[in-house]
Amino acid sequence: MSQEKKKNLSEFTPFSINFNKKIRIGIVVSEWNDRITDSLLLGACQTLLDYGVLEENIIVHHVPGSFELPSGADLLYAADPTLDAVICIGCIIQGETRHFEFIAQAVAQGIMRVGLDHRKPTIFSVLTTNDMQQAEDRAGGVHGNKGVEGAVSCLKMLALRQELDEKP
Ligand code: DLZ
Repeated sequence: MSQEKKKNLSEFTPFSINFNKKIRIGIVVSEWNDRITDSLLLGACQTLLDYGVLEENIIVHHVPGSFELPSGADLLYAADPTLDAVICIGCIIQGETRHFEFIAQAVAQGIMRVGLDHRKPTIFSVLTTNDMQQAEDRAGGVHGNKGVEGAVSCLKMLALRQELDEKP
């Protein structure tokens, strides 16, 4: 696979990812900017299905805003220990105040922490953009769909875990 193809995960034609098809993946979606997060969710779900994840093994829950994504992911893991990974989907758009900075930083740190605490791939599919146009461009527009990229990243991490688990 070329270096470029490895980076731009939106423009993928499903390549082989060797993961157990019975995996269970949670998706937490922010209700803020829902036109954008709906597109990201659609991209993520379609990609998981394209790769052979069973529909009944994709568990979607909504949270009020991106700030709630880390605790949403944590709650999902606690409620369902059989989950293998969680994809966090959100869209934070810069406003007139510094709110954006606080939320974006907290969400990024929080999602990383939940993933490390649970030792499960916990994916940051959160757009942090200057305006709505930039968000649209990345939610099925000219710059692809970051939900698709999040799903591919998730499957790649699960394949890595499987590979390491299988090592003697
Ligand atoms: C309050 C707020 C603002 C101003 N902007 C966004 C945003 O652009 N994207 C987003 O996902 N959420 C936003 N929120 C809501 C916060 O994430 C959070 O839900 C509230 O501060 C309540 O904790």
